Amino acid sequence: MKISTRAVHHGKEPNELTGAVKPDICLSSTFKQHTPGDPVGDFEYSRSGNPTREALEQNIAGLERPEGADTECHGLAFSSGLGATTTILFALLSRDDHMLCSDDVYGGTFRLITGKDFRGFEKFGVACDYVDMADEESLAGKIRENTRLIWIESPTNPLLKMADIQSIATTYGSDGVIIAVDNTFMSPYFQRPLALGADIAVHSTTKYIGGHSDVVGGALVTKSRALHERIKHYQNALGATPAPFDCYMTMRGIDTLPVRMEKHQENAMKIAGFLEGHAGVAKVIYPGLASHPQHELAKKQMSGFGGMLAFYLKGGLPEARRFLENVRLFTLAESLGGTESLVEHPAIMTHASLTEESREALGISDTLIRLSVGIEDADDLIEDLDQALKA
Ligand code: P1T
Repeated sequence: MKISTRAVHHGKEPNELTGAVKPDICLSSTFKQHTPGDPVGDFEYSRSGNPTREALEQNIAGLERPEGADTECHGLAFSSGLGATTTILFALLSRDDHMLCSDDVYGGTFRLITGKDFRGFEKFGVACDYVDMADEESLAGKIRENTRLIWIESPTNPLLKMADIQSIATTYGSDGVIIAVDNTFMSPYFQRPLALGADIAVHSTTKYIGGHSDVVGGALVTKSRALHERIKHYQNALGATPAPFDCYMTMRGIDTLPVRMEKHQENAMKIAGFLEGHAGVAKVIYPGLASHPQHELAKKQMSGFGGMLAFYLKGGLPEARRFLENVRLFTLAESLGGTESLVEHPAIMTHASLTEESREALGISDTLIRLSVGIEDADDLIEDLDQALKA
């Protein structure tokens, strides 16, 4: 089946007892056993496993499964995207291990690994080198004997840099070096990391997968059952698991993922074109523009360009503030991937946990603006941006 069909049906079959067409929300935290160690059904305790969560895990696994593949994929759901990331890092890394990470990752991922205010995994003895994965050559010199994980975010947040996932997986992936791809920006609708050779696809389901800015969650999908079991053990041990209602909300969102992604992209493309021609804008970054330095890679490894774009305003922080205070239809807020259009200032908001020097080196400057383009009418969105740029 194609992804639009899997979004609606995979793991969401009608309940055989009641006929309910939509997944049940099973709130029970615990499950009866006939005799110790012999549960009545498949579940014992909802942190370890829950029917509603299982439906979501199967649904997301169905989305990330490479088309035409004959092997099942395995999904795990979490209480947030960072819950998923934390669990992967705990499952795969030990003291004195080394990992590589895209240099321009979501600020919270950076904070979790080595952030300035919270040293996260660094304080457990895990070393990390941040690499510009758009320049694959720079990876070669950074791989060490003790490298266990390559964490790719592609496209990156907020600068939309891409890594050639297939090439990196082929060159550097092995049983000892796991390739994980944060696929939040594209969603499985536009990019399938497992089909490109990655071992793990990771999501903040808070974004496009949930799609309505009303539920926080995370998920990951693996091809290998052994890797799945390893991380599942930590999912239970660490306990960053989602509530059944949140799982239901996320599944509800997934039904419309394909139609939403098409509209996000259509609108983003129009807005990127508008901004590129605007006198108040210094530079637009969108993978769908021919001016994006990795436009060819985007066309090769993604089936669309998504709804995220970034641009540099002319001027400085005062001009950026004026613009952000004057948008009316776009809402100034963190997060992304919802039906409504959002705008934010990465340097002050989502990427404040990076040092000023790191932000400067990456290009997360005071005039960088990030848009999460919603599914409203593109002309209305453009009119809003135009009046805020004029202000
Ligand atoms: O917020 P949470 O569900 O824990 O997801 C973290 C996360 C992981 N990966 C990427 C690429 C992300 O963008 C995020 C969260 N990002 C935002 C909140 C933001 O505004 O960029």
